[in-house]
Amino acid sequence: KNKQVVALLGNPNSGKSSLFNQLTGLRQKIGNFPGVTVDKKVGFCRLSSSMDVEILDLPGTYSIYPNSLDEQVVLEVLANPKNPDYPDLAVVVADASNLKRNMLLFEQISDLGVPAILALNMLDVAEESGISINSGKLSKILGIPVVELNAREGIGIEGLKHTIFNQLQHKKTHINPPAFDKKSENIFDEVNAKFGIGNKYLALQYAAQAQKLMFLGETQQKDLEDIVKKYDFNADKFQSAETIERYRDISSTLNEVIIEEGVKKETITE
Ligand code: GDP
Ligand code: K
Repeated sequence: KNKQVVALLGNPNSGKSSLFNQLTGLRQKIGNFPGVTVDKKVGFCRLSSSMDVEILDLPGTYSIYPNSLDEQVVLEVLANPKNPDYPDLAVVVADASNLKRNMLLFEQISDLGVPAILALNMLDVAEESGISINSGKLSKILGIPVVELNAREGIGIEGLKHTIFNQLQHKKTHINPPAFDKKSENIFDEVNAKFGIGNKYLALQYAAQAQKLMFLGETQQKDLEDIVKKYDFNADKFQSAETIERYRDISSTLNEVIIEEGVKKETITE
């Protein structure tokens, strides 16, 4: 693949469209994702004199679990590394005033193995409600770059471009999936043997969402269904256990980096 794809992902109203416009200016076009009537916005961004990247605006979504056609498009791209739209890098745009909920999507995308940047947007809104975030510390904990933005005003855009440029060289990932039980491990082994998917969380998505993954053929969907039946795998249970565990993990991370109304919430150890 000779072009590098940088995908913008985030919850609805996190500021993704604003960021897309800031990054691409007038160099954008609108098409369709194959087979569906969901808008596909693509643009180009110059990162350096020798590097242009494609910016792909994916539909806003709260999680990778598809409840709508819009959301299904996101999973369709992220679950299939052979998809021409599969991102080399995900910029996950998070509404910093509502960070806990926004982190759920970030964690899921990361666990699929996509190199990521976390873009904290709406920091002005967060500040107005007395919340400040130690983004440097968050970056250390996650092991990936975290940048601060105001996508409406265009603040932080040059820094983000620089970070995209660097992240495309280093491709740091943050893989921290929920704990897998024995059943999940068995399913992973079988999906991996059949489909060669080494990423556990992604393999579990194949099992949990087989019917919704359009890029899989009927035979492959059937194979996955057989694995699911064999282990009596309940995708809904898996999903709700995952969500609970993720929120627990996210809360403890945010406890260390969010300072509310001047009260330092982190424990002082020194
Ligand atoms: P999308 O749904 O994620 O594409 O979000 P939009 O880009 O449409 O942004 C939603 C609203 O938030 C718009 O009115 C934007 O102008 C506004 N907005 C975007 N970024 C910021 C920001 O950093 N701070 C503030 N206060 N508003 C923002
Ligand atoms: K919007």
